[in-house]
Amino acid sequence: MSTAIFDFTRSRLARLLAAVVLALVLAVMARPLLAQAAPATAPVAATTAAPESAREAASTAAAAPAPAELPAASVAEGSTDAAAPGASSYTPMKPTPGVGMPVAGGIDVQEQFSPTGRQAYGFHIGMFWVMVAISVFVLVLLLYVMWRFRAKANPVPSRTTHHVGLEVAWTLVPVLILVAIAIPSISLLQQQYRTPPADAITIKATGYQWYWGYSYPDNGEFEVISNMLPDAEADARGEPRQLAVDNRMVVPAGVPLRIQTTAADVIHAFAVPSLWFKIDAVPGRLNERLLTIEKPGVYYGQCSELCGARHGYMPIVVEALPMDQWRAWVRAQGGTFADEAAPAAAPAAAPLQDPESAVPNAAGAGAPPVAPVTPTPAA
Ligand SMILES: [Cu+2]
Repeated sequence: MSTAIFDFTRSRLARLLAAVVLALVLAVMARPLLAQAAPATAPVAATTAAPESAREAASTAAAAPAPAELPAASVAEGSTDAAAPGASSYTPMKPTPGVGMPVAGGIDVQEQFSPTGRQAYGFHIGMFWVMVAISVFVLVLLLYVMWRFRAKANPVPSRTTHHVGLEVAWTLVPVLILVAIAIPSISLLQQQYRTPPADAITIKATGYQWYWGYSYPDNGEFEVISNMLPDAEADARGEPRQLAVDNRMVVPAGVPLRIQTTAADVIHAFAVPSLWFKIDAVPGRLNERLLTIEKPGVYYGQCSELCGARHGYMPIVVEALPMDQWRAWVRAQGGTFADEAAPAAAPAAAPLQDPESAVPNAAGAGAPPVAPVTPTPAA
């Protein structure tokens, strides 16, 4: 009877399966190395192979006065009477290659430029090594058991079924590992949902099918409409294709920002990987999160909620500027600041009208409130 039982350790099928699994593991481990090595030549080949006509189209597109091109700059040129200091000085910042954007063959999370981003990245790397340690430990145990207790070396198997010490250990150790992971994890979660301070600068991102609008409620409520640039134009400007936009979300660096998101049609999501920032933009709802960008720069992102046919073509570009340059940009957009005198004297606020019920004997005034009755001696 016992001979009918399938002997797994001796079967040829088992050895074949083990070989396949080993090959798969090696392939997965080698993939990142191949990915890093491969793209070095590929993009060059692609650009040189591009037909001459396409290159010409690119240059003409860049030279042609595209209607969507830089309203910021044109506003600055057009409004001579605005007399905003530094208004004409805004030119979109050139991105640093590989910073705030994805890189070809990259296997890591993008470099982080916000406090939560750096905390999260540290946690991510810590988790990675915890996973590596556990995986290696289990693999070594498995290999040891396969070798030490193989049928040839161990013809009479042990019939041991319980080992109290071992069972306590393999329950307790994973619990301790999970607790050790939970502490930094919950702290990170708490950091990500911190309420912005009262003096944070508010910027509202609205998702539309299929572009973004950035309005500045603290600065006169002006809105900047942001559309993706055609590949040729992005290329001409030295920006990554399908990530560059005509008008960026310009913000000050180094100060807390209150980023609010909403949508006008369907659910979108505002996501910028290098700032560790992702939040849904839901119609009829205002979501809010704190963001502090540590360094001036250009940070690219994308809509991250499948929102229709052109979901992949509504990128996000956040340009963080030093405070004085950002203020100049706001003025160039026609924006205002609460801490600065308004250009024209605002009309004095009309005094509030008394409610009808406050006028004695007015129609509909109702009965006057009953005064508490105090017992008085009869006269
Ligand atoms: Cu979208």
